[in-house]
Amino acid sequence: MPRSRRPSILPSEITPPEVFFNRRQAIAAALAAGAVGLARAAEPGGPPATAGKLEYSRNPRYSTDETPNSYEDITSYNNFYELGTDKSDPKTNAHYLRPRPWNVTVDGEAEVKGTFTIEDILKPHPLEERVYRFRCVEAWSMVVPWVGFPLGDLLKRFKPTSRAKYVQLTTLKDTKQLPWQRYPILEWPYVEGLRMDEAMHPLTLMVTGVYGTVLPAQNGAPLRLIVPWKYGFKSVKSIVRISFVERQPVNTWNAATPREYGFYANVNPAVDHPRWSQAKERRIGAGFLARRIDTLPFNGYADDVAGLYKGMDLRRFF
Ligand SMILES: Nc1nc2c(c(=O)[nH]1)N[C@H]1C(S)=C(S)[C@@H](COP(=O)(O)O)O[C@H]1N2
Ligand SMILES: [Mo]
Repeated sequence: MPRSRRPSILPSEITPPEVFFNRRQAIAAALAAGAVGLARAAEPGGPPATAGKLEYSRNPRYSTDETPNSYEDITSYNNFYELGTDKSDPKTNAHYLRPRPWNVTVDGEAEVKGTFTIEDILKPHPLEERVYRFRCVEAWSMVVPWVGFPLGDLLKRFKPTSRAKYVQLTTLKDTKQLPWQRYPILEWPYVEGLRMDEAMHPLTLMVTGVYGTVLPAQNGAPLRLIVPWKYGFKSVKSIVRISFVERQPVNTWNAATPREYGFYANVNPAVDHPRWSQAKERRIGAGFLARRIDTLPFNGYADDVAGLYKGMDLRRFF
């Protein structure tokens, strides 16, 4: 497949020189210095020393200065119903999911289609770290240093046709790897969709890592979506299919409870969920008694994305 267009901000323009230092060289240097077997101690709040390291550059243009949640918070308080419905279940049951080997099928309104290995999918894309706010529809939030690349750069490789108005992303369906798919909690597989302009927006990220390390299963390994201005349920995990479609696709939570969850799911403090307010949020890790903080329109990304919804009634298209 042809190499995708470069991201609008080149890593060379945004990366401080020290980050360019090749991690493999660093490891080789450490080995040469006789550090064999001495794993670097894990930083407090960061990933364990055993987590697989990724090469990436930082992207400050698309990062918040807010302090990230700890690796522990991000990887042990999860929604991934295919691995259990309690927040701690996905980590406990993460071992069922095997992120390699992994294939992704591309179909629908595109010139380039077929089934690709996860290596084919990832290879052309330089990885970036972006510290994003993440807001769940349940009114909690985190700050997460994701590692990934713009979804748009991936989609362009498949040359979507003019009939491709939306993209639908589908989670793996396999009761061996995702055992709670044996239960009728939701309709499986989990699916999500974006309008083409939302999918192509530079903030929309395909994620394969967190805290500079390989994404753990409970966070949606090996490939999951992150759309930081939308409620967390749009950020579909463990993706095996990318479909270019003409009509607005079904999304799992809208199909389950259409009165409560729409297709757009833009974070909006002015539009309450039928059963609770969306005006404030609880930042995970701040302590249960910590004051709740104000939720921002589009989760704080309004300057970048409000224009996508010009002229739309956001109470109707919630
Ligand atoms: N396949 C799948 N994707 C999913 C979910 C899920 O249950 N299954 N939960 C969604 C919801 S509601 C949220 S808040 C985020 C949670 O992502 P995290 O566990 O990495 O914080 O994943 C989203 N993606
Ligand atoms: Mo969520």
